[in-house]
Amino acid sequence: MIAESVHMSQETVREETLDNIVEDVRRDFPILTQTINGEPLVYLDNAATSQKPRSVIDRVCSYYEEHHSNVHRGVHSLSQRATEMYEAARETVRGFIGAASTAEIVFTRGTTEALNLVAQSYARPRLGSDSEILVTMMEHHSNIVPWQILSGQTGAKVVVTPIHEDGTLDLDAFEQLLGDKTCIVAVAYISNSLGTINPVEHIIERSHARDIPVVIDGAQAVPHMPVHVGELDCDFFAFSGHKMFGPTGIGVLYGKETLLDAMPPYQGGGDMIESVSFSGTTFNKLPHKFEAGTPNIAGTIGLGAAVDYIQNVGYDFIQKHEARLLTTALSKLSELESIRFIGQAAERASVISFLLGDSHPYDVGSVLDKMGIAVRTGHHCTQPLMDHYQIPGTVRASFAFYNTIEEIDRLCSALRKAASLLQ
Ligand code: C6P
Repeated sequence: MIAESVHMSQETVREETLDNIVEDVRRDFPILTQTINGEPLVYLDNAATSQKPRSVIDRVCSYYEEHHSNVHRGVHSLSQRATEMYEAARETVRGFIGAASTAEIVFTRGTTEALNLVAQSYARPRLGSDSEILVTMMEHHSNIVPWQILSGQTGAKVVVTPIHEDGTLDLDAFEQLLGDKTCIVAVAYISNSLGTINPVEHIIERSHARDIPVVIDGAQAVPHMPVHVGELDCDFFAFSGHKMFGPTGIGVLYGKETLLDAMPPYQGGGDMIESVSFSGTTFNKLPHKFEAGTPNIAGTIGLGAAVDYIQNVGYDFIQKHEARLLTTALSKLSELESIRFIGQAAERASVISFLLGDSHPYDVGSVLDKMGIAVRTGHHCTQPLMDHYQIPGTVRASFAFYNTIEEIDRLCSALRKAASLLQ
């Protein structure tokens, strides 16, 4: 499995060992060895979803082969075993993000469901027609549309923090927009389209100074950097398993226990109740109050394996190697004559959005695919951001710690070819 050299977790990783470690970790990802259109796969669509290491795949398989049963329901041994595995994954996730208690870890289908849960269960009962929800121009649709739905239900207004041309938040404008009417601030930690790392500590501090709660969309943060919700002091934090090397269909909503406790359930059904009668129902304790119905048991257990994997590889290596990938890619891509970068924040994750001359991003993406290179093209579920830049979309190369410098060279030469074909 994970090679010996990788088990240096929090130790300092020396520059010259990075390439060796990458070689080792790549062996953990079976999908990376295949060819696409006759060329070795170069997977640069990690912001959409990341690939899965063998340890995650094996944990999900072994759950189905040896332990599968429903959770929190049976006295029989299998059910108890499945319940133990499910709850062990919750504890793993709790430790991973530095939450105080497993009561604060709610399993959802993903970031999208987690944000909808906050909008409907936390915000809806508290908002009125004169309330405001403060978001930013660079939000993913998952952190816009739930608030627009809420706006339709309550009359509350969605207010948008503008950005500077380089793709950083206009913090002066944020400060001005944060007002007496603001009931909640909802902001991405890292923009999926621009790679910008937002100063969420500052945003939380300024919002809390006015007693305004903050929900962080952490979908693009957890694959790249350590997150400690206790230190951040955010009120809610949402993320998805599939972007952090875990299964699809599983995600997490962290919420402060006092807030979650005071919130009504999001959905009704099995497991979220204490007792049901036709004269009324009482609800289960946290976090089960928010997990109606049979959950994604295999996905949750797989998410636990993904956390174990990340912790074994270590953020020290992940951050060093990804910083090197980003700098190298930016420098080599800059040599392309017709390239225009969208978003150039100094603080950014390994995500690069660009346009190639006046070629449509889809055409560029299709040419790259012919050469075995997977990038995402289009609006990346950030249409308001694309409108802001007055572009239909971008080509987006997003890196994970298993990408290599050689793959950046392949991307650059494929883009040269694309430019000569399309322009
Ligand atoms: N972004 C991308 O290609 P879900 O689909 O619920 O797992 O995650 C939604 C989501 C929310 N916030 C941010 C910042 C995101 O990047 C995403 C997912 C993918 O950029 C798919 S659209």
